[in-house]
Amino acid sequence: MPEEIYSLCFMCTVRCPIKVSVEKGRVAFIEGSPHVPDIAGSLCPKGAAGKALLGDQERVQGPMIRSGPRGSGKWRRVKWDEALDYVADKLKKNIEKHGGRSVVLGERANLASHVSKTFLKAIGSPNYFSHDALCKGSVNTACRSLFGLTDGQLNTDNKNARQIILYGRNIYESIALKPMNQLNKALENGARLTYIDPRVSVTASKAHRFWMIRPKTDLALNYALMHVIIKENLYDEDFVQRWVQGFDRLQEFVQPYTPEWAEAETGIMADEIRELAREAGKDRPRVVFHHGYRGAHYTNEIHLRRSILILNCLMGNIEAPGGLFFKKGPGEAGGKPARKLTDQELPGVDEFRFDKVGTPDFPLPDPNHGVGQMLPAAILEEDPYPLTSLIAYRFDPLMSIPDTTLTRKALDKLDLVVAIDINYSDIAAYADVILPEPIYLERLDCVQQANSLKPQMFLRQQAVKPRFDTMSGAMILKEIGKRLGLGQYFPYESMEELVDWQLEPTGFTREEFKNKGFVSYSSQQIFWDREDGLKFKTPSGKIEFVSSLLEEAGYESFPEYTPVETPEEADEFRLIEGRCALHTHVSTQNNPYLNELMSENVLWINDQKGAALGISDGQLVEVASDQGSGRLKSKVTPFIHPECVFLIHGFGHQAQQATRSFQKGVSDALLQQNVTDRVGGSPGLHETFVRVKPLG
Ligand SMILES: Nc1nc2c(c(=O)[nH]1)N[C@H]1C(S)=C(S)[C@@H](COP(=O)(O)OP(=O)(O)OC[C@H]3O[C@@H](n4cnc5c(=O)[nH]c(N)nc54)[C@H](O)[C@@H]3O)O[C@H]1N2
Ligand SMILES: Nc1nc2c(c(=O)[nH]1)N[C@H]1C(S)=C(S)[C@@H](COP(=O)(O)OP(=O)(O)OC[C@H]3O[C@@H](n4cnc5c(=O)[nH]c(N)nc54)[C@H](O)[C@@H]3O)O[C@H]1N2
Ligand code: SF4
Ligand SMILES: [Mo]
Repeated sequence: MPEEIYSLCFMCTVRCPIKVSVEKGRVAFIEGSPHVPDIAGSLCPKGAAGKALLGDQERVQGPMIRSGPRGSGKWRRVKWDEALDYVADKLKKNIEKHGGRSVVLGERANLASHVSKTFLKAIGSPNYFSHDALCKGSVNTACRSLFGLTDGQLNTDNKNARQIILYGRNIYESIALKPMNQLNKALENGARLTYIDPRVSVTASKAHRFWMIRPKTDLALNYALMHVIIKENLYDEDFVQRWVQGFDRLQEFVQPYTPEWAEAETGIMADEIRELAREAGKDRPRVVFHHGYRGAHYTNEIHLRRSILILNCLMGNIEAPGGLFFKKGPGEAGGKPARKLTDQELPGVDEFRFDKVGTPDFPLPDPNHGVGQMLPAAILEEDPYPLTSLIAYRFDPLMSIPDTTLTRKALDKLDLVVAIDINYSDIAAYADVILPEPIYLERLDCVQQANSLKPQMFLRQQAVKPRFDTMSGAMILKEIGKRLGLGQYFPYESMEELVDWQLEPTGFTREEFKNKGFVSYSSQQIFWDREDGLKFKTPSGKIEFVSSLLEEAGYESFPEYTPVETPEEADEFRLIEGRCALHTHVSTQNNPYLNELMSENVLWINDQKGAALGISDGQLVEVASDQGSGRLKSKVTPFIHPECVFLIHGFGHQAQQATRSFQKGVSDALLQQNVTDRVGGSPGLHETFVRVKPLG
């Protein structure tokens, strides 16, 4: 009989609950957890490829110190003590000379983020950043501007919805299993799906209504939807009266934005806009206008995300089944959350952040996450002060921050670059030291507090022993901390001890996770009382259409619509990008299974545009921007708007040790300019114009 280990997938950071069958110390099979409703055995292709990652000889097999110039691929395999001493010595010198603030740690937020934050506080640095701004910083700010709560606290009840409207939320390719399966159930029960994208994605093919919108014009569409919903009295008047501040100003503001006006801007027929508004008005409150997962598209993203959330509020769907809900923590179920290292008494850090978040210069992005894409400029300009050291933990700044050439130039200026990784990612290959972690199947991780309608806690339990000479991130940071004389902030000697310490106040033990991988705080769904019990954290305690957060910082709640710029030349296009079901961002392209299924990306280009430029399907093309250029095959298709071209993100790796992905396809980050929504915090990843020409 195989042993069954319940754990959490980590082929991407969605962290779906899994069951791992282990025979004679080897992983035989991975499937979605049968014990979690709406997962019930399902797994995405990347999750299934976890076995190939486990067996991959091209993973980093032990600690490495660079022995040639940066990026030369010359390494010395060392013992852990030597690698940790090396990093600690360098940090010590840099901290003595330039202060703790000269050290930055950037990561994809993960279960050990509380350890990373503790490490930085202990050394006196304010410079923690997560991937958040690069993924959805403006969604976060939009949520705080309306509800006083973050997007991390908000979710959608897809399963019970009657109408679901997705703005480029390509849920059938950019996968999170649970909400995707919940959407399937809603569709089986007769819900209607509207999908809006300049490109026909897999999700478009499953929608009842698909709008090939002109890129960047979703805000115009939403102003027109609001116009119709308010003019035709399709909104929930009682809810708005009770809970909304600033409705009158919105009503006045959207008056000029008619569906006919929006048709000219977006390319979507005025009558169809009216039709959606009426259908939603009929089905409310069981309507979800999805606020988006990645919201890092345009430099005015904050207002698009606010407009989507406002449409939901007009539907009166907040805390209603089939609408939007806020996640409930253990406290609301009478329980206690797991302890975090950051709950300890830690040194206060009284310094500006490198990205100036929280200062009048950049007041609104969430300081808990920072704005990662400001790093290259901060290093190069030494503004606000010199930076010396970067620890990149499960995050690749060379491929995940736009404008790779600029980022590399900035890294060149640092004294120390450390990568905590599992692969020869581009950042690992460019680092001075690589500190490898065991992969998710080989390690126990910190507790996952899963807040939801029913709060739960999950545990990533070790399925098999580590194959290589690796160490968990939480142990790595502890070991470096200890060498800097800060051991007291890391009160554990093993991951087991850390998890037990975290669980202590909750009353649950590690043993209780063995059978299913999770424990529940409540058997009932917890909704707030919509009459009197909605707990918004805005100054007014209401949903602020007119936002005190924005207006006190000097920004408008409803800025006038600015028409979108069109490409000027026949060979010029807006570059847009996204994900595919077979790969995770920048980290799976070298996976033996997934690489076999898809080893490079192609450039989608509209068929009429392709014909005019002499580009045939499958032909090699050059794509160039002011930032960089690359060569790849074309996909000539009627299924994309003529103003844009499209790439799958994450290809074009430059790390030669990862032989399967080395220089296959083109990296979007190489082409993109590093520009930011200065209100919300996201980068405008779709603001770059490129030129395309046929080759050969
Ligand atoms: N140009 C451009 N930039 C983008 C995006 C884009 O579309 N285009 N998308 C943005 C979005 S939405 C996001 S969420 C971010 C994601 O940005 P990243 O977090 O940088 O991307 P990932 O591919 O998730 O993972 C990065 C690294 O994690 C490593 N890794 C994987 N598993 C483990 C592990 O168990 N331990 C450790 N230590 N390392 C591990 C991988 O090898 C890889 O080097 O990028 C953002 N940046
Ligand atoms: N397989 C897989 N699944 C993933 C991930 C992964 O890497 N791989 N990553 C996870 C993460 S971290 C994230 S953030 C999510 C991202 O999930 P999504 O937010 O669904 O994002 P993307 O895949 O980036 O898709 C962006 C879509 O927006 C479209 N688009 C571009 N410009 C516009 C526009 O102006 N208007 C509209 N309406 N659409 C536009 C693009 O054509 C593309 O189809 O996916 C998650 N799930
Ligand atoms: S979406 Fe796929 S890769 Fe991501 S955690 Fe879930 S199963 Fe794993
Ligand atoms: Mo993301």
